[in-house]
Amino acid sequence: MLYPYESRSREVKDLSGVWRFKLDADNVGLQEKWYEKPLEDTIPMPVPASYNDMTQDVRIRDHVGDVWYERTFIMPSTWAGKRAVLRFGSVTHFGRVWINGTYLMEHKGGYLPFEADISGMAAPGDEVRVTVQVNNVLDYQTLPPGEVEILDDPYKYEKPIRVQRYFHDFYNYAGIHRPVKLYSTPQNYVKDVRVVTDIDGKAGIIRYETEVCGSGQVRVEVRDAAGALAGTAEGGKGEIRIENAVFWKPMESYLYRFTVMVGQDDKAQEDVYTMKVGIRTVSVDNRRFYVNGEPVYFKGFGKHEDMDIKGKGLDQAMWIKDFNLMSWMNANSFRTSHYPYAEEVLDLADEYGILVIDESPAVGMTFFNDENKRMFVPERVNDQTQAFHKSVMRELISRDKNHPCVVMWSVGNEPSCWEEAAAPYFKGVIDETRAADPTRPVTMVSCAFPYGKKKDKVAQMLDVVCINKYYSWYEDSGMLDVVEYQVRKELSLWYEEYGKPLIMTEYGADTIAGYHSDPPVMFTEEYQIEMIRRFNKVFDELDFVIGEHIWAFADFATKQGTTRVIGNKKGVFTRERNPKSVAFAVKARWELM
Ligand code: BDP
Repeated sequence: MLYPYESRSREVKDLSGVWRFKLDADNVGLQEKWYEKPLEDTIPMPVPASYNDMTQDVRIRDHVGDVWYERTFIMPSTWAGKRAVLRFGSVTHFGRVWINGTYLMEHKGGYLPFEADISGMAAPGDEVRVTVQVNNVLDYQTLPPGEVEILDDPYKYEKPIRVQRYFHDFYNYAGIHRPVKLYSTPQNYVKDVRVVTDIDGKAGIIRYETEVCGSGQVRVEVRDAAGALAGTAEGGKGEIRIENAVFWKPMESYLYRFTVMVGQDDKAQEDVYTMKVGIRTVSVDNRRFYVNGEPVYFKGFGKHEDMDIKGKGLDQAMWIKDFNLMSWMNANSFRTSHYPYAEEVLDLADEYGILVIDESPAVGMTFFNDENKRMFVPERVNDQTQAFHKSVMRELISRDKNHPCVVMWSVGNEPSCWEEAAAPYFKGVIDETRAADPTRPVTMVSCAFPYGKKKDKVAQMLDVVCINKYYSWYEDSGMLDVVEYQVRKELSLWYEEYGKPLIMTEYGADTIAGYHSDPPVMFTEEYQIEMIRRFNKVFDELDFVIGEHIWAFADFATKQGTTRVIGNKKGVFTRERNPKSVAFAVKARWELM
């Protein structure tokens, strides 16, 4: 699905702002058809943002089920004869939309966009009411998975309480998290474009394929960053060769402007769609990861879309700060742990030259500490979940396929991939991913082992092994002296067993900014520095290690529990983006790499 950039033939109306919001405390709104007329007793709610932290009302923060959003807008009077497409960047985790009380569309999956043409439902100049039912429930057929539990022990609860259980470590923020846009296109329009780039000596090659709705001839042109014409082509599918091209490289971005035009013989170009394209190649062998044929070492972080007050709502200010902090640290990459991030973020990564491991929302698919409970069983994560997981991978690839920053797909994070049924489950998902995009390597982030009872059954299907390890934290807590032996031992076994390059996608320590001790103890800034230093020392000895992503970029919100003191504190930065001491130590290391 294409991002709605404006162009000569396309206008974009941003519907972000303050919407009307209503809690559906008893989850009766759908049955009572709240969408039929304007919502009553609403409160103001910003879009994009999570609703959870916006009020002082714990019933809103902890609600399990539906909430409703509504606003009105004017259909632009200049759009007569055009398509008018209403597009949501994301609604977490399920959204159903009505226009003036008439059903329009619905979408399952909290981190990907959906859209529909509403031009047949309202005339130019009309006032339009849009109503959205937003549902935050997680079950075993959603990603991430979860389970709604009814607490009904009469000795403990006055009346039954519905609680949302989930097995991942970030707060289940919900709402309309990304921009809502109304955009116009002509009736004959560019529906999709796919580019794949290649390098031939000094020349760059852009292979493209377009999907056009309606009739019309397709013309394509490429301009360099200064606006000079670099190449043209005719037809819906083809190739453009640019001699002496400037390539997109990690930390050295260069973007061409790629324009698709559709027009009739006798008319000027009807639809024009322009996007940025970086010319680069990605490949992998059994020891290295290459961008443009040059080996790269991933330096960076696992992250979250997370900010105080706004939760997971897209915050461009936060993102610019984060990209500047990543550049300041000499990082060259991050993983979209643990779900696809906003499209606006990938545009920034393209511009900053940051490599992105693009992850699906398959996180928390494990009962790691409960040996007797399995996740991949017919009554939990099952065939229906797999079918949904495959469709999420297709949607993700359809959305992100043209971003040069995206160099690898991650099909999930830390599933119990040692279970028998996990292997066929992930084989299906990985095959689907490779079919949808044969050009990028595929990984899955694992917390399993290369041996024993929890031996990884998926790693052999992947191009790169990515693992998360917390030596001296969750196990052998406080024992920094075991770190080096354990990293060396386990990583070597991974390589012996699977023979793939390895990225340590998570390692880190909860650290309360301002806590100090020497010798270091857990939760102090010195402990975080020392743990990371010891991991890094061993990475430098092992030549199949192709990257280090510290967990995490910044502190973030989690559900409440005895191991979380107002969230996860493993950030190199605080939630407000102030550096902990480790930031300076790692910045100095990455400067030399
Ligand atoms: C890993 C998860 C990550 C957690 C982290 C932690 O991938 O989401 O936040 O552990 O416990 O298991 O800090």
